[in-house]
Amino acid sequence: MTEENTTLTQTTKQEAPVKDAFLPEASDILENSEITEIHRHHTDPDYSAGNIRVLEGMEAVRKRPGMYIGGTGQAGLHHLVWEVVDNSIDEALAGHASVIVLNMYEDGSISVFDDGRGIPTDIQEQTGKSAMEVIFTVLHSGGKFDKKSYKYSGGLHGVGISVVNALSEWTEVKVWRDGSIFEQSFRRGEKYSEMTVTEGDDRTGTYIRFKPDAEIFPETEFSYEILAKRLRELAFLNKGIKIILRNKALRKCYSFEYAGGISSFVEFLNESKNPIFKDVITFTKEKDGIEVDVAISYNDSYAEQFFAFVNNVNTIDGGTHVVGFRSALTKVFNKYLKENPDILGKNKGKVDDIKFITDDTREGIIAVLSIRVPEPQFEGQTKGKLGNPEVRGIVDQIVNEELYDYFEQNPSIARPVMEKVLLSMQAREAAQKAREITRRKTALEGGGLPGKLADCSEKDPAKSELFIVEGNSAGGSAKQGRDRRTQAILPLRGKILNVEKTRLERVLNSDTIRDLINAIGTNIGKDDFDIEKARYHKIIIMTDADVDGAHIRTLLLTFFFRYMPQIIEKGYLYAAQPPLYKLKRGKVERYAYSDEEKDKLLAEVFENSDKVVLQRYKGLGEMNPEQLWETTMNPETRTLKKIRADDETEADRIFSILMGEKVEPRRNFITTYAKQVRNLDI
Ligand code: 0RA
Repeated sequence: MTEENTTLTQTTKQEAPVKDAFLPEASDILENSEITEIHRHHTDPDYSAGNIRVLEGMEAVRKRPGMYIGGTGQAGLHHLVWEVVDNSIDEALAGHASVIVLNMYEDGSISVFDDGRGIPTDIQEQTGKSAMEVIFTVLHSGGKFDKKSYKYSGGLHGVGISVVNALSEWTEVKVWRDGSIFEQSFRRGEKYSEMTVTEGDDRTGTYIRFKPDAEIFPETEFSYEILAKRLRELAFLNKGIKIILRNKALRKCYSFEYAGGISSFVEFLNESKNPIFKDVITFTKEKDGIEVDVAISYNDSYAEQFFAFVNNVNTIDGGTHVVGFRSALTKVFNKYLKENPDILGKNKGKVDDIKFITDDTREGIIAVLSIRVPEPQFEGQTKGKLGNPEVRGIVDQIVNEELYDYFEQNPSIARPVMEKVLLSMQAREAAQKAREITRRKTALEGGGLPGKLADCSEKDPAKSELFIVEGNSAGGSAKQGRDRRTQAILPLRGKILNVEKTRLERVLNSDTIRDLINAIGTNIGKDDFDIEKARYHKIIIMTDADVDGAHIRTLLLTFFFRYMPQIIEKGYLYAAQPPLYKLKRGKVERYAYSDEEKDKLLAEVFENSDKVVLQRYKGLGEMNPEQLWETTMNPETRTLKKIRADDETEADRIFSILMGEKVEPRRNFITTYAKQVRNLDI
C-alpha cells in the first residue's frame, strides 16, 4: 500500500555482474545509449500489392489497441515489454537462452536482449520476405514460427511481436545467428528499412528495441519499479534464468537470478517474518503434461500470503489449480493428524473430534504454486482465473502425495506445522464465539452504530464521508466544524490495536475496532465482509501532523490493509492533510501544508516581514472548528491523499516490517529507506 507520494518500492542499486555474462555486442547494447540510429539503411516503405493486406492488419491493431493489449494505460504500455520478454523467456525455458537484458533509454525506448537462437531470418519462398520481417509485420504470424510445444510463458500475452511493432513509433531488431548479424527497422508496424546482413561470429541472440507510440499511449514512460517487480517475479518463476534491468539515466541496475526458483521466492517473502521452521517445503512433479511446482513456509503471523501462477501468469482470482491445492493441503493435515495423534499430547484420545477446514491451513502460510499447462484457459474479466477442469485433480493428487511424503520424511517440520494449524483451528472456534457475542452485543446496542459516531444525514454512501479522528478534542472541533449533511465524525479514543500482532478474536474484542467496523458497516472477515454495505465512499483518516499522528495512521492503515483491503482497492480510503503552520500578519492569514510552502508564503506573501506571527500546529485540537473546516475538511479547499494498494507483495512486506515483531529487518529497513518512509513515520 502506498500513499500517493510515498515510495515503498525497493530501489536498491545493485551493480550487476554483467561483464562475465555472454552478451553479443555487449558494449553496444549495454553501454551505448545512442543506438537509436535507425536511419542507417533507409528505404521508403514498400507499398507493393503484397503489403496492403499487411498494413490492414497493423491498422486494426492501431485502431483498437485495447483488443490486443487490454488498454492504452500503464498496464497496456508495459504489456508491450512483457510481450517481448515472454518470447525471450520461452527461448530460455526451451534451454537455448540463459540471460535476458532489458535496457531503458533516455529517449523513452526500451530494449530486450536474449542470448537464444535468434529469430529466424531465412527468406520464405511464397512471400520472398524474411521470416523476421513477417514476424514483425504480420498479425498472428508468431504461431507459424513458434514451437508450440514450449510456448509455456505468458498465456495472457502471446499476441505476437507484430503488435508491439504496430504500437511503437519505431522498432529496431538485431539478430545474431548462422554466423551473421541481421538488422532491420520498422515504423508504426511498417517496414522502414530492408534487412541487412553483415558478418558475425558463432554467437547467437536477439535484440529488440522499440519506442512506444505517443499517438497511441497517453503516457509513454516505462516505470522502473513495475518492470523490476515483474522481472524479479519472472526470475523466481523461471529458476536459473538471469534477468538484468538497467536504466543508465537513473543509474539503476538490477540483476535477478535465483537458483532456488520459487523456494527463493518464499524466502524473499519470509524476509520480514519469523518462520516456524527454517527450510522451505518444496517439491516439483509432472503428470499428464502438467508441471506442478510448490514452495511452502509457515511463520508466526496470522496473515496468509499465497501466490498462484500458471505459465508465469499470476492468477489473482485463483481457479482450478488453487482449488486443488487447498483441498490437498487440508486433506494432508487431517490425514497426518489421524496417523500421528500423539501430536495432541494428553488429548490424543480426542483425535476423532478434530477436523481441519481449509481456513485452518492458511494462517501464517507463505506459499507459491507455479504450474505449467500446455493450453491454459484463462477466465474472468481480468483473465486472472484458471478454468481447465483437468488441472484440479492433478494438482490435488500431486500436492497430496508429495506433501504427505515430505511430512513423513521430515517430522521435525511436520510437527510445528501441525501445531500451528491446530492453534488456528482453536482460534477459529474462539473467533466464531466472539463474533456471536459481537452480533448479540450489537443487537443489544440497537442499530449497531457506535455511540461516539456523529453520523451525517445523507443516506447515499456515494455522497457520504466518514472522518476518523484521533483524540476527543479534535473530534469535538470536527463535529462542530463539519458539514453535517454529508460528513460523519468518528472520534477514536485510546489506543488502536496493532492488528499485525493480534489474532482475529482479540481484534474483534477491541471497542475501538468494533466502533470502526460498525460505523463503516461492511463487517469484516472472508465470508462476512460486504463492500456493498459500506456506508461511506470516502473514509478519511484525520490525524495530527506529528509522529504520534503518523503512528496512529499507520496502525489504521494496517487494519484496513489486513481486514478491509477492498476498501482500499475501491479507492474509498484517504488521509486528510491538515496544515503545519498558520501565518498571520494583521488581517492576512494563510496556512502552509509543508515547510517549503511556509517559506514560499513568507517570501512571496509576507515579504519576510518580521511582524509575521508563525504558529506551528502540533495537533488538530489546536484549531478551532472553523479553522479545521477551512483547512482540512471543506471539500472545496482541502487536499486529500488517496491511499492506494498497487503493490500488494511489496506493501505486505513493508507492513510486516514496520508493524510486525521482528526488530532487525525493521531497523535495517528504517535506516536504509529512511527517506521513502518519512511519510509513514513509525
Ligand atoms: C521462432 C523460432 C525459433 C526462435 C524464435 C522464434 C525466437 C524468437 C524470439 C523473440 C525474442 N527472442 C527470440 N528467440 C527466438 C527457433 C529457430 C531455430 O530453430 O533456430
